Amino acid sequence: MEKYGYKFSFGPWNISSGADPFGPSVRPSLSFTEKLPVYKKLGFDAVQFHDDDAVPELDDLSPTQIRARARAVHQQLNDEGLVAEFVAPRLWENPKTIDGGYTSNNAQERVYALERSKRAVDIANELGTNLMVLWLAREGTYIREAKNVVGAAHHLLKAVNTLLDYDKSLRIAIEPKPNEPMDLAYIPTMGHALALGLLADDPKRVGVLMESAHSILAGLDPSDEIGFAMAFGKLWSVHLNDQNGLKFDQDKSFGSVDLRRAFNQVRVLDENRFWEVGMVGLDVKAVRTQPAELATKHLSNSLNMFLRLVETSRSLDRKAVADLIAARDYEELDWLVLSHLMGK
Ligand code: XUL
Ligand code: MN
Repeated sequence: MEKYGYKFSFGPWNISSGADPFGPSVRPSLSFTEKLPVYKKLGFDAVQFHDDDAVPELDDLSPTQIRARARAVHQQLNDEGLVAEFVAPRLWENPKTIDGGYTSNNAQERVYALERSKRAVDIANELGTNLMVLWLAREGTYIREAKNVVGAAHHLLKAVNTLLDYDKSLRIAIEPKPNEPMDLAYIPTMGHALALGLLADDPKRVGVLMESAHSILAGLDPSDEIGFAMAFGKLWSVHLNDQNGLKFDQDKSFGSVDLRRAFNQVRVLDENRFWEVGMVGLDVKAVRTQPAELATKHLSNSLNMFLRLVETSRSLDRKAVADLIAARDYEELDWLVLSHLMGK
């Protein structure tokens, strides 16, 4: 299939055993090594990493050991013809991150979060990428009065600055999400992420990752979030998926809930030449009912949906759109788009 110059990525967590908060695994867990061959087979080019996807149990290892293990993973990627897109520090599982990472009320735990993040930068270096994604999972509150929001904002800025200073070639893409696991997160939207980046010591090296489900959970439109960030050259990665209303983060296959919403994300990405800027990441999960041997279809379907929507966007009659805009006949424009999505 024509890929229009786009490169595609996903994280090993997107091939899952189907466990959820109410029930255990329903499919066998595959090791990282078992997952790797799936990438090329499904038409993907790159791997997204949490730090411990590359180096499990890194809290028990020295910096030198961590680097050596990451180097071995880089070799595995090379052998498969894959590259690493980014590394994200997992600051939400260790007991020291119960109250948050960078915004924990405990000073020693904030130090842990920064040290762990530096190790994630080391891993990124060894994997051959200079991109770090910060999903600020536990930086927020269950009980609003439990933290000082002004202090938390400063802690977040300090974390970004510390990492920018630690590695002068590092680029950071902040991934906003309004809730889950926290009741209320400190960086809920693109606007918050961009503002934090612009306040950093080297704003040129801070951008964003837009995840569709996260935007929807914030009550926003993902294509407008994409466009706002792209207007300023700040969209460096995406997690395309879908989300059915305001509930837990579903990570459904791209376009599976709202095809027009997916179309608009692709339209804005494609009209603004995203293939020149970043990779198309798909943060999608197979539904729990999916049998093990069929549990990669959410990935191939999402990739194919993206490419089909590129075709749909490029074949939209731009002259007809412009004429309807000039006539301010937006009802007819609505019909034109719907008819186009239905294949006329
Ligand atoms: C969480 C989420 C994560 C990040 C990477 O909702 O989307 O997978 O994308 O840490
Ligand atoms: Mn994500």
